[in-house]
Amino acid sequence: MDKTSAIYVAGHRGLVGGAIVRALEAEGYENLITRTHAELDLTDQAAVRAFFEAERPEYVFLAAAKVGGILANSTYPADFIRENLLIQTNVIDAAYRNGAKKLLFLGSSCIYPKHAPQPMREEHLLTGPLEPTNEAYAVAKIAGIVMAQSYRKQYGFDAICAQPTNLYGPGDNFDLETSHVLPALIRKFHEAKLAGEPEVVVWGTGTPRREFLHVDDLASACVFLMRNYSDEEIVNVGVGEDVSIGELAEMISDIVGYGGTIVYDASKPDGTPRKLLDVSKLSSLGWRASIGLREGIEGTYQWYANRSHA
Ligand code: GFB
Repeated sequence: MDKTSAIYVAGHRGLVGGAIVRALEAEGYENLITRTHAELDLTDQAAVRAFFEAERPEYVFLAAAKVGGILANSTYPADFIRENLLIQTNVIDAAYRNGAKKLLFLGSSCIYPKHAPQPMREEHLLTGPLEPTNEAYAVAKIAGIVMAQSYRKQYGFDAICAQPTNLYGPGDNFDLETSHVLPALIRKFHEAKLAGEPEVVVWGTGTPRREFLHVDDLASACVFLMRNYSDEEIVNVGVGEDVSIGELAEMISDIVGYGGTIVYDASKPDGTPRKLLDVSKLSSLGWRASIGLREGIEGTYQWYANRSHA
């Protein structure tokens, strides 16, 4: 991939695609191709084919997906499986048919079995039952991985797959019904502070453990893999450390400067008990995350606070 290569970033208005565009621009890549959802509906096979025939991108970052937190995943499983299967099937196939040199597909750490040994290694894929709250999403992502691997096997298409852990950062979704835990808690503590509310409700028991990766670190890893990795085996992208949801809530409360108490609503699902990636494969390739959790949350909080008062 050189600075003048035609590079298509699918999903550039989203958290991940936006960060990949920023990373590529910062490194001087000057021939980026993007389309908004209104300009190109990636679930529409004919439209996707026509776009690839016209643009013929050489490199494709497939960061377009329907994503959401635990409640959105368990409430709208049909939408999660349908939209993700359509988007990834259309894009992977059209990229191959129109001569793309390489494609990066983004999966998720929820592809691993609910009770996979921790930290989870790449070879744990398809070794046990999935977490029910996000099974539809995970099955779609697993289908994308197997599709990428199959196009490599049958057609020699250079498709690679990265599995990011839970992500956060500027540009995230802060809607309390559909977001992931980290942006939801930033918003809840911020609003409770402004309103002087005595308590903030955190879903579940606070005991599940999650690993959080800043999206700018993920984008850096994606560009690194596009340049340096070419194999059918998936690659985990994480920081290699996790925190409990209770610890996360304490940290966010502190960063926001909230003075009240935290209460847990155990009627809401905990989801999978622990989701920590083994990142030794990516480390041995020469990449590691550089943004600490506290520092990353502080930056994200600043972004959110500026935006919500704009
Ligand atoms: O981030 P999250 O929605 O997704 O929830 P998952 C993580 C944990 O935080 C769960 C708890 O135990 C939630 O119960 N939690 C506490 C909250 N308070 C809140 C809150 O206000 N909002 C939210 N959303 N959670 C998702 C999957 O799983 O992770 C997706 O559904 C995807 O498929 C994504 O893989 C990365 O980590 O449980």
